Amino acid sequence: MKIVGPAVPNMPWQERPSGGRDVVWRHSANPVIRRDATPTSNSVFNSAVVPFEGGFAGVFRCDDQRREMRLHSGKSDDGLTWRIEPEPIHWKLPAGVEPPDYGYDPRVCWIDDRYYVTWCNGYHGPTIGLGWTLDFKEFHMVENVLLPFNRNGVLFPRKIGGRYMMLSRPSDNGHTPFGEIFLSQSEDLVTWGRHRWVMKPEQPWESTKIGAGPVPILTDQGWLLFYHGVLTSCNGFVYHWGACLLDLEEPWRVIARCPSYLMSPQMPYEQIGDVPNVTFPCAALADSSTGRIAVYYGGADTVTCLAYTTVDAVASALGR
Ligand code: BMA
Repeated sequence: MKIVGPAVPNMPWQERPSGGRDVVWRHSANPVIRRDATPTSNSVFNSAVVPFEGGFAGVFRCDDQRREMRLHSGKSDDGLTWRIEPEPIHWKLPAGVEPPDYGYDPRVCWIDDRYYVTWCNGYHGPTIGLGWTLDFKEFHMVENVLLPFNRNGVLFPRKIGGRYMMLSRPSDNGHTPFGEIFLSQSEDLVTWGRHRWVMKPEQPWESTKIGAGPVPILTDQGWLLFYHGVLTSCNGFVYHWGACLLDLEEPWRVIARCPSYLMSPQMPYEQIGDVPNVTFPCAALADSSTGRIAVYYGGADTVTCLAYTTVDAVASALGR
């Protein structure tokens, strides 16, 4: 399998530990972003990172010490050491759009000529907000693109068959005990329809609910999607993540799916925090020149972590 897209030779990278058998392995100095990364943060997790001007930029979920859920922008030279703005993003709003009650779990996606941000937006309950930025300083909100209740809105990085495409996970307004992934299509990024069902939980590790993670990675064999899958144990939810491959032209069709999780909460920074036993991926960097992939994921709803894999390793886990 080959990654189709730009080279990102300066992205964070560590080789798989010698003798390791895992498809995905953790950065040795996790977490890369601590819970106190801004002056007022309670926690910094479930955050999105992209290549930007020779370095990296991102949108970060920072819950503050009042426990308001806010999005902050940040920059980094190496993808490891981050300067996160102390003030939350102030969205420039089009007429008629209410300011967000809260924002969390952002994804960032370069399409055509700008960085689009999708996030779980508080609008009479959780739904999918969409906005854009050119410079990670000024942010423009477009619309709430789906009705409440919905979470995990993830754009594809290019039009497919002439339409923008977005994955999402219809939900309820609480700690939803169900969840399947759907796809919606749009000609203008404002009006979404032609909804297609994509997939439901299959394996025990994902049996309660699933939701799209990072922006899908284009490969020559399909769209590579990392997604989270939740199991309900006698002690509550356990958030794992895995991978699947979606059809290039009809991305609501699932071509392959890893039967086992690729990551489960096993390290202390994933098992202990504000919400124990959570690994929650929201961004991936992919280098077409080497096939390397770096995934940013939240640990225990408290810190931001990094893990690595290669497109070949994921392909074999997908049985390709
Ligand atoms: C989900 C979202 C995520 C969070 C996860 C685990 O419903 O709220 O932000 O990481 O629960 O608490």
